[in-house]
Amino acid sequence: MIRGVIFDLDGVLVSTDEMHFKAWKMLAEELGIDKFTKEDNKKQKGVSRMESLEVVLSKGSKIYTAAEKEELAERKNNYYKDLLTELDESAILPGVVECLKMLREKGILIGIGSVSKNAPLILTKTGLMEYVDKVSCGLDITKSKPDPEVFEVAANKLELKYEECLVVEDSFAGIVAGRAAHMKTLGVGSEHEQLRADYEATGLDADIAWEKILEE
Ligand code: B16
Ligand code: MG
Repeated sequence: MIRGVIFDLDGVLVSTDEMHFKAWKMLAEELGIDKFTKEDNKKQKGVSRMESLEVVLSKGSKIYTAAEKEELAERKNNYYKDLLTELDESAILPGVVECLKMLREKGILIGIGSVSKNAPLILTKTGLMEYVDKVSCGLDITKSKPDPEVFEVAANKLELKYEECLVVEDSFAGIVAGRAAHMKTLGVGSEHEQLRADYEATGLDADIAWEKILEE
């Protein structure tokens, strides 16, 4: 029986995954890497800022020190935050608000499980915070997905057993993390068929068998 649903943020509730891509692309071009593509960007989904930086740097040949990498990651985050200044409710993906309202009406607790350190800012700026009971984000954890920590922290904050939670994710790393936390998983997004989740859907606006999923 599911009593809480823990949503990933980027690519599940909001379209900020596009802004991450733009910001990394800007950095890549400054570093002389002009072949950073959407395909490369897929490897960054759900993983930490520093791991995402390694994906960019692997496309070039230059070696950077740890201090230089810190500076590069901060530079990207500043580009990303500049893009976030424009963020409002228009970034909420289709069907999200209706889905969150429906789940709350059923008494289901809503958690966020995002490795982004910008998650609280994004939830506030889009107005989604009002539908959320507890947030577990990059500020709460030491290991990013596919480690289960971010979802375990969310369940602990919701005061639920891991088995009582469903994880909704758009990344393979996130589905692996959800499974590792002994939670059921729902994979969403254009890549949903490749995520190997327990349940799948194109997005939260799709026809999802919630009654069945919540009862299992
Ligand atoms: P930040 P999620 C993740 O968020 C993104 O998918 C990933 O691409 C990003 O590197 C990570 O957050 C860290 O984000 O730089 O803002 O701390 O999908 O777990 O909601
Ligand atoms: Mg995501």
